[in-house]
Amino acid sequence: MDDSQRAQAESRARMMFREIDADADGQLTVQEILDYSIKNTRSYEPFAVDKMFGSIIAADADKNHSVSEEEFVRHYVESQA
Ligand SMILES: [Ca+2]
Repeated sequence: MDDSQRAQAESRARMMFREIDADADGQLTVQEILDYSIKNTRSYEPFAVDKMFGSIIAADADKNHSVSEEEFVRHYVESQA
């Protein structure tokens, strides 16, 4: 991934972060991630929700059950590389 691809992935990640961060406090809680996963898989198929939820919660590098913008962006960019 070159610098411009990295910058694009980063800006996509920041947009997505704002969508998930329902109360706009700069942290994604488990509840916010779950709500977003249910809304965006557009199905109640448990596996699809679980997969999206798992891929977002995996960004919680310090395992404090909330995901900061920097954690989320770093995780997203790495997952696109
Ligand atoms: Ca939040």
